[in-house]
Amino acid sequence: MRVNTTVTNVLDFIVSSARNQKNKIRERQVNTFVGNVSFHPFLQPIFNAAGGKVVGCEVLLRVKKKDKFISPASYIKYLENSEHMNAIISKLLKDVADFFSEQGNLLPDDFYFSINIYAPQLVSPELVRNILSFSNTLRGKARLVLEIVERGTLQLDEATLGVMEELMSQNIRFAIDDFGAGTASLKYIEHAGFSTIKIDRELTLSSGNMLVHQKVIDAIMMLSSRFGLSVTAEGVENAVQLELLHKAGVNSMQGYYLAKPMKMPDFRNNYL
Ligand code: G
Ligand code: MN
Repeated sequence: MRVNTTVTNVLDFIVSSARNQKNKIRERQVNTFVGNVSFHPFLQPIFNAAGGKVVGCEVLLRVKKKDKFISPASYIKYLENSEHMNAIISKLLKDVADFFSEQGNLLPDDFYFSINIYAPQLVSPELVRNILSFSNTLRGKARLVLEIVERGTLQLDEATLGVMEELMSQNIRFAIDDFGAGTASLKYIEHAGFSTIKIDRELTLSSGNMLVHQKVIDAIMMLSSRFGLSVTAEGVENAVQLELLHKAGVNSMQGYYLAKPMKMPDFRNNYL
């Protein structure tokens, strides 16, 4: 028994040192990466249900490496867990606020900027200050929506829920991102103050002339109407999806069929 316990302890020690070692290597890789690239906002228009009118846009992080802009999708989870993420998001917010503070009068009424925030980031005072500063700079011109993402299961602790309440009192709204892809967003729908559900693109797929997940979409529409939430469909890639999601009652649409993410001047020139 004693021997077994000792063996287990040694094994635990080896596994945890290996993990620490791996984390350190990862940390160094992230630091090197961050030092060699720059971070920029791209905007993807979000349209009304019929797909004809721009109602807002999602601010997406793009990484510039040797004059090329790339999506950070494959390593976003390492960035999100690094000390750099707050500064990266703060920089995106500042770039967008600077650009549109001069051209804010071009924005349509009730326009909003929506940006992904990794749930654990919300307790950073520096980030919260920058979020408020964005909202103040564009006050009266556009609203800010924070799309709460959590890789895996959404967990909001008391501190995070407190910050959300504070931000909501400043006119900032919250969306649940990638809805349906995780497992536990439902428990937050009733009391956490979300105003929008963004249906994950895996649920908005069509096949032939049908939505693959029509019944789930119908159920989400029922749920959202019960809670007074607005629904955005993500990943709209063809006309069939657009029509069927419109018919299902989805309020707004986002996806490559309508528009891809683009640089801010292109967004202004094409959509404002
Ligand atoms: O998780 P989130 O919803 O924030 O994902 C946004 C990402 O989805 C962006 O990087 C964007 O490029 C990508 N995206 C936007 N529209 C589409 C689409 O129609 N199809 C696919 N596959 N990806 C999309
Ligand atoms: Mn998003």
